[in-house]
This record gives sequence, structure tokens and C-alpha cells, in this order.
Amino acid sequence: MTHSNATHHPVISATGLFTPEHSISNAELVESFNAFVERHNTAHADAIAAGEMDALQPSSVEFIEKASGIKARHVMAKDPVLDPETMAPRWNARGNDELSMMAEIGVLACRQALERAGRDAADVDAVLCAASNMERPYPAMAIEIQQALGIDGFAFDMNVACSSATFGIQTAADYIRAGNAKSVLVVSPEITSGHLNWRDRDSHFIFGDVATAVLVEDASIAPAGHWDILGTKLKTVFSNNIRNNFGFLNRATPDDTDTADKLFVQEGRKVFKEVVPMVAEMIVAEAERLDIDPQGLRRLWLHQANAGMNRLIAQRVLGHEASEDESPTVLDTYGNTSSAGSIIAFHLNSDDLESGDSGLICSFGAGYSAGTVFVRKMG
Ligand code: CO8
Repeated sequence: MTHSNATHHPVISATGLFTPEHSISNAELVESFNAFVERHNTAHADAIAAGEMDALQPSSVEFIEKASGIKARHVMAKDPVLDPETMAPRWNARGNDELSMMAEIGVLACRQALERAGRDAADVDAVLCAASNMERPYPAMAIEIQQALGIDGFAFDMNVACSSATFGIQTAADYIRAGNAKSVLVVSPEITSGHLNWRDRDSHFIFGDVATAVLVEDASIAPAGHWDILGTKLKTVFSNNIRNNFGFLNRATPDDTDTADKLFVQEGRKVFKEVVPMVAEMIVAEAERLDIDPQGLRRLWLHQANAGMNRLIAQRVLGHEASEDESPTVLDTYGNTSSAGSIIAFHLNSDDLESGDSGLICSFGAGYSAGTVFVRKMG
């Protein structure tokens, strides 16, 4: 695809958000978890008394809120997650002729982004499905979403864990910059409830389900009130501190398929300590490269993993303790939605910015991976 009248300048034309109807409060979550702990400890009372097994410890609402800032999370299936016998999402298997779960919620987020931009799906050139987990290896989720929306072009999946959406935005922006596309959807359906170990006290409270979409376009076709992309920067540094060993080669080691490491596992403290300085330095260096005064940024839309991390990062970037207006929080009601978090923050907290205001969308997490997208509101 080549476009002769293109400016080759990428912008964000609009975003979309799908929020599952079910929400789980910390009180509901902890009640279910503690019922599981009690059942487990009763069932294994003899082994625990004999010192052959450690008793499981209960979770607490106070710990969760203090350590993370998370108060609730949305999920695609609530009852099975809270059932102490199940503690995992459950739904009916879908046939190959039905839209798959990730595609379904991805399409809903995309439709909202297209509607907000006044864009006809037929004018979109590409779909990137950028998320932490894919429902299957192939055909790509992105191609199913492309087909459901009626887009004539190309589509593919990409996974950079928590930074998938910002990596997707840079990839889309690069297609625009190169003149290979004029309109690209970056969709992040994050059904994190499927990779969360709801029986693990250290992490059972962390994640929530959601889908976001970002329409990245050439400035020549963008609607009024779009967001100029001033610059994008990506960074990865290998770390085992956030890891999930689930994969297609698990069946080669059949004795080892149902272990806890086939779900999300992390060393939360180490992640906190290592990622905060890495991301703060990256933001400041990139702002300098783009000749932007970081202290003049009107708003930061940060990855939504931990309120304490965001407080520290925002302080280092802005030079003072950030207000909720300067660095809005959505993890209190959404939990950590992996790559979608900074996009939800942007989607829900950007309408009030004025023409000329600049801000930063920033993700960070497993890999480690981090991405920055500096934007400016246009008239
Ligand atoms: N209830 C009560 N007490 C608890 C609980 C609980 N649920 N859990 C732990 N405790 C106890 C611990 O046992 C410990 O007790 P003790 O002091 O006696 O040993 C005490 O509380 C403190 O535990 P921690 O040190 O673990 O607690 P922290 O204060 O560090 O808080 C957090 C834990 C909230 C996890 C925190 O470290 C954190 O948020 N770190 C940052 C994590 C982060 O950002 N991770 C990135 C996540 S990855 C991502 O965003 C997306 C990845 C997506 C996809 C992956 C696909 C594979």
C-alpha cells in the first residue's frame, strides 16, 4: 500500500474501551480465597500437623489495598473465579465458526475507536492485536478481528506482555512513517483472568480483564481533536522476575504441565525496585531527545500495575508529587490489565486536555519491557 497524499506523520485519532460487566471487590476476592485456604488446611490437617506440609496463609483486603492500590477488578466470568472449588474462569467452548472470546471483546473496543474517529472500517489498512496472551497460536487473533470488522488489508499478533500496546503503537506509527499504511488499529484484548493463579496469595489480587483499541493514523486523514505523536521509544531488558512458562512445548515434558509456573509468577518486590528507576530514566532521556520539558507535561498516563510505582515514577518525571489530575489512576477499579492499563487511563482521562497540551502514555512490565509515547493534543 502506498498513499501519495500522506504526511507520513502518525497521530492517535481515537481510542476505544470494552469493560466486562462483572466486577470483583477485594472483599469478595478475599472471602473466596480464605474459604479455599480453610478447606485446603482442613483437608491436609494431618500433614500440616506432622510438619510435612506448610499451612496456607489467608489473604487480606488491607494488605492488597496498601501494597497495590487495587480495590476491584473486572472479569469475563465472576462466579467460577470466586468458587473455591474452581478459582479459574469458565465458559462454554466456542466452535470454529463462532467469534473467539478475545476477538469478540477486541472487536467491541475497535468499533468504539472507529466510531469516535468517524472512521469507516473499510478505510483501515491494518490490525495489530497486541496483548500478553493469545487464545491460540493461529490463525492470528488480529486476522479474526480484521475479518469481523470487514477490513481489507493485513493483520498480525504481537506479544510484549505489559508493553504490548505501546510496542503496537510504535509499530503502527512506523507503518505510517514509512507510508505503508494510513490507518492502523492496535487492539489489546487482555483476558488476564486466564493466566492468573487465583490460588496464589502473592498475586491473586493483581489482574483484571478488559479490551482497548487505539486508532493510529496519518495526520492527513485524522479527525479534529486528534493526538499528535511527538515520539515513541521502546526498551527491553531480559528478566526472570515476571515469568509464565506456559507454551506449546509443555507437552514435551508431560510430568511438568500442571505446575504453578505455567501461570503468572513474579518477584513483586524486585520488579518494583528495578523497574521504577529504569522507566523514570527512560522517560526523562526520551523527553530530552524530543526537546520536551518533562515538568511541563500536562498529564502522565502510566501503566497500571501498582499505585506506589506510579507515585515514584511520576515524582521523578514531574519533579514533584503528582496529583490525581496529573497522573490518573485506573488500577483501583480495573486492577492490572497488563498492556491495556495506560490506554484505559488515557481513554478515560484525556477529553479535558486543551489544544497544545502534551502528555505521555507509558507502559512497563514483563520482559522487562517499557514503551513511551509522547503526544500533543491538536485543535
Ligand atoms: N494478603 C496478606 N498478606 C500478603 C499477601 C496477601 N494477599 N500477599 C503477600 N502477603 C505478605 C507476604 O507474605 C509478606 O509477608 P512477610 O513480610 O511476613 O514475608 C508481606 O505480605 C509483604 O509481601 P511482599 O513483599 O510480596 O509485598 P509488597 O509490598 O512487595 O507488595 C506487590 C506486593 C503488590 C506484588 C508489589 O510488590 C508490586 O506491585 N510490585 C510491582 C509488581 C509489578 O508491577 N509487576 C508487574 C506485573 S506484570 C504486568 O504488569 C503484566 C504482565 C502480564 C503478563 C504476563 C504474561 C505472562
